[in-house]
Amino acid sequence: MKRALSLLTVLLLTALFLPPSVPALAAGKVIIYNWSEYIPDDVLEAFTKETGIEVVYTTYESNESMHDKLLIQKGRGYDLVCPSTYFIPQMIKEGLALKIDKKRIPNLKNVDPKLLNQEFDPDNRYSIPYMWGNYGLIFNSALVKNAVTSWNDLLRPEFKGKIMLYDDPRMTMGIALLATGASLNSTKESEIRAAYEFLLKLRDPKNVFDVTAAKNVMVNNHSVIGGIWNGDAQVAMDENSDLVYIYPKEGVPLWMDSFVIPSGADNVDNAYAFINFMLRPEMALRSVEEYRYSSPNLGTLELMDKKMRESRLLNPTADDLRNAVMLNGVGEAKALYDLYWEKFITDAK
Ligand code: N2P
Repeated sequence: MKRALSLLTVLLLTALFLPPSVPALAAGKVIIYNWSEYIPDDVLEAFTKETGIEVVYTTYESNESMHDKLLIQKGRGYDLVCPSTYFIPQMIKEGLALKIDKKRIPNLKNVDPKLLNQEFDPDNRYSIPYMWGNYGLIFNSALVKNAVTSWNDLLRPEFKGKIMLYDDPRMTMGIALLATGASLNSTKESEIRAAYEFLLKLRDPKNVFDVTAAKNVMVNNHSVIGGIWNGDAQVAMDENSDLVYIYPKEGVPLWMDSFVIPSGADNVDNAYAFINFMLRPEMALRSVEEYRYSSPNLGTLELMDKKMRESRLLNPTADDLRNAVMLNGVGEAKALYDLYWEKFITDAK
């Protein structure tokens, strides 16, 4: 009896004093649905190692596909998603986003206040910034001889059939809106139609690419010019030193991707734990090192080496962004974007 008791005591004491790095058995899981190529595997592994929470991770290539899935599932099935600025107002309106309790995210203190409290979610009631970036112009300096400074340069006859466009309606329609002198967040049908007409002039059946494949068609010289996210541009430039990234004079679309807990999430506590973990400067730094987008985390900026800190792709100057505009929700006009985007894809075939 005495022996059995002392065994019990040992077991109890062991359970009580387990070092925090040993995962608790009932930590459960967190189901994350995120953009592809956005959080390095070692960061996900570090989270599980530290918390014992299993990460179930699936990816998407566009806001549209993430949103459509969440809508069909009525906000259920995932504990965390990462929509861009302009999708957040819509998701809030549709009841797909859970209200955030900021007290549960102490590392929010690391986020640059200039990137909080934006028009798409005043006071960050539903979204916590993860990464931000821009969509600029990339070209191959070995194959493009004359200077390129404008989105309108895409119309040059020499580029016919050699342009790379993202299969992303707001990015690609966005550069067409800027090229035709309209607002990036236009809600006027005449302007949205003019943007579609601009795109038709560029279109060749083979030049709209899945966002993950897009950088590769620049690296392997299949296309010579196009629009691209700054992170993808840097990854492509590391592989092909002829590639150059510029901020066209009409301006660039800016975006920010934020963590949102869907309204039907099952593992809300774990979603909070994950957001807080990702807001540690060193975790955000790993994402920046791997995928080259800009981090809203002020601590991350301090940890960057000189080369990263001075990169104009990662940390654009005020002059680079002089005409840059944040992509925002367009309310009812989204139907017009969907309509003209669909028309563009089918008409140009
Ligand atoms: C990373 C995707 C970046 C998302 N592959 C831009 N909103």
